[in-house]
Amino acid sequence: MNIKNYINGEFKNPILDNWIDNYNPSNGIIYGQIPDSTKEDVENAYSAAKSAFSSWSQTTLEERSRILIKISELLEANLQRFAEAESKDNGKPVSLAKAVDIPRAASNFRFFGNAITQFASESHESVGQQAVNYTLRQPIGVVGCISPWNLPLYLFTWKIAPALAAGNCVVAKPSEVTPMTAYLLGEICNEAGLPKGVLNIVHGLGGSTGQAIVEHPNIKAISFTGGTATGAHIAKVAAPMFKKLSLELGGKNPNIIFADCDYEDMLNTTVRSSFANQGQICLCGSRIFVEQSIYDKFKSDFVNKVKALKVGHPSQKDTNIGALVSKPHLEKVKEYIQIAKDENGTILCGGNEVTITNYENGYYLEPTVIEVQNDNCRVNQEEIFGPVVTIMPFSNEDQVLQMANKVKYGLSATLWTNDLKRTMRMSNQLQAGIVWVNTWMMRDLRTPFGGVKASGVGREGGFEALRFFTEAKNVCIKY
Ligand code: TXE
Repeated sequence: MNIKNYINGEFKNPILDNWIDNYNPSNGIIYGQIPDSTKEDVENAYSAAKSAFSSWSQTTLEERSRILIKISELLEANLQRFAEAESKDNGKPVSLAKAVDIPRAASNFRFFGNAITQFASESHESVGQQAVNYTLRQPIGVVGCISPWNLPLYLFTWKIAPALAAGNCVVAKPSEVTPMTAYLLGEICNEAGLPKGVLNIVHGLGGSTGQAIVEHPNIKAISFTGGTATGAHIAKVAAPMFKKLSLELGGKNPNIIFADCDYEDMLNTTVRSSFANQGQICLCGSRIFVEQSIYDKFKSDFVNKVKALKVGHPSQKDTNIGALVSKPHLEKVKEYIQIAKDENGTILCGGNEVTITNYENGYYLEPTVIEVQNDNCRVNQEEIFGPVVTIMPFSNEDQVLQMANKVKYGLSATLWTNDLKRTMRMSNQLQAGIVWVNTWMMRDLRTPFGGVKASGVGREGGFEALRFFTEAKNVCIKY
């Protein structure tokens, strides 16, 4: 199946008629093609967005809200179709796409459809100066949203929904590896009555189509989620043009387990935080640190649970771990398993590719647990972004805090303990944008979301996202 660009409410072939193969990770088969869009396609998307802006930015908040909530409802009504499409494109279990990805995409539209009606700005009376200041929060204009392959529609809409709610028009590009649900979203936007040109979706490679969005002189803000190296490159290109930037990048998140935690809850959640979505979530707790006194027990219980996870075809109901997203990504993850061996890490379980009958060319890998000798090794420092976690013991709070913070990333951290004082001390000192205590990936869309250090700049979520997608203008009136 060939997918098309969505420009000015219409589905269009790329101008130069160049196409990229789209693979199904569960069987390695090319099942369609996607536009290899050029600068000219991006320019057409920009022109459509620019033409739509004066009207959309003046559309009442109630009307914008109504349309966004309609999109949300239509996504919910098409849950099965979208979940199957996401799974086929990405390799994740259909059950996961159905429980997490598509409902969350719908929530993103509903949340920001509601949030915009509550978004307020300040006024300051300048006492004694007979003046009043008020702040206008105006949409930026045409903005760019670029998203990755791991949570395709979930992260695509996490950017688009606040951008649209705030009154911007959008040129968006999903990952070329997982373009399908973004394509289907176009149909839904038309059905929901989103005016033509308000949202434009161009497909293509990062280095050409994505680059054209970032380089476009009149696309004034870029919201990007993806790899840290790409984020650094985008920042370099955008800086001389003074674009607003929100960068949500990689992570290498610590999962810190103290002996006083609720053990069963911790164990079950740790299996999830390690391997959900084949470990391809920037929030996965990929470095597990366990207090010495329970280390041996944890090691044995955890490994037994991980061995029981079923690697299988994404459409099978009992599959826990589906296929990795692409052949190159599978190769990258396998390389890290080799690096672990070279560094004298011990593979406690997993480490091998899995062959599934009838789907022999799919990209399947066993969930892998590596015991490391020290926290400086490469598998403990570099983002692997696959079904691979490291474990090692620690002896005290100071030591684990130091190890937790000793990576270049700072996205999230998970802490398992029932000691309140320790929770407060550690939450204050962990270098991360998000700290989960006795839970993982529990999300409230009102909260600020993002990372520190090489995990990015800026915050998404709630009013933070609406602030990002608006310019504040101070008006000072003397009376
Ligand atoms: O990401 P890229 P990739 C990490 C993870 C993974 C690595 C690379 O470690 O192995 O990044 O993944 C677009 N100008 N994360 O290669 O390349 C690209 O087309 C503009 C973490 O998929 O960063 C895609 O739409 N855009 C991450 C998006 O950027 C460009 C999730 C992300 O692609 C571009 C995914 C350019 N020059 C991977 N180059 C997370 N934090 O969740 C690429 N793109």
